[in-house]
Amino acid sequence: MNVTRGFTGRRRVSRPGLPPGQYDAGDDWPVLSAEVTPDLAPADWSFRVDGLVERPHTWSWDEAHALPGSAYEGDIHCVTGWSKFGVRFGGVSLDAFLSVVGPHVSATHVLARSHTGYTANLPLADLTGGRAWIAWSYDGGPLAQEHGGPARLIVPHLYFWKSVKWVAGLTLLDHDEPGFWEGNGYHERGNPWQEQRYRGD
Ligand SMILES: Nc1nc2c(c(=O)[nH]1)N[C@H]1C(S)=C(S)[C@@H](COP(=O)(O)O)O[C@H]1N2
Ligand SMILES: [Mo]
Repeated sequence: MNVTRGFTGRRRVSRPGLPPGQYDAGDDWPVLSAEVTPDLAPADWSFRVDGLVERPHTWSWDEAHALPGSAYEGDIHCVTGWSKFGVRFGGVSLDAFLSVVGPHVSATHVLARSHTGYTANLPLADLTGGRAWIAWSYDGGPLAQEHGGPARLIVPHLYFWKSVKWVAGLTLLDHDEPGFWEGNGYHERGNPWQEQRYRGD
């Protein structure tokens, strides 16, 4: 059988804002987790930024909430084919965390990790300039556990596998180091507009 890579069986309806090869999931928000959803209370959550930084730091739930709030309203794109339009996440911009730790000039990449062990790698530049968040609210309410609550990374301009759920921290590196899916053949960067789904795309 000849299967077009990326074909999901859904009817393709193109609409503005829909990257190539994606479909609009409408009101659905599929859950995609490689691990069992952890029962992580806000009091047990922490977020650490270390590696090539001047001042490594760990934030508690309350300390993270004391940083200036920031929201993302827009679209998200999963590499399995669904896109979701007009989502609203609230939390804190990663710029606020990074300005506390002070990245070294030598830092080029980041390995993001979950409290469950899942990891994803990203170019540092994709986490700055108001394009990435630590998010704990969705549509004005708390972020559901299966969607990464109490808090997750949100990097909406890249495929959603980079948006680590139950995020525990970031390590800044001077080289790229594959995370969970990247080590299994997925693309290092994952730009949906260039269909960077698999290594070599
Ligand atoms: N910790 C963790 N984060 C994760 C994943 C995961 O398996 N574990 N899956 C990724 C993938 S492939 C996608 S598409 C999104 C899915 O987020 P959702 O379940 O809230 O839709 O989370 C990403 N972050
Ligand atoms: Mo995904």
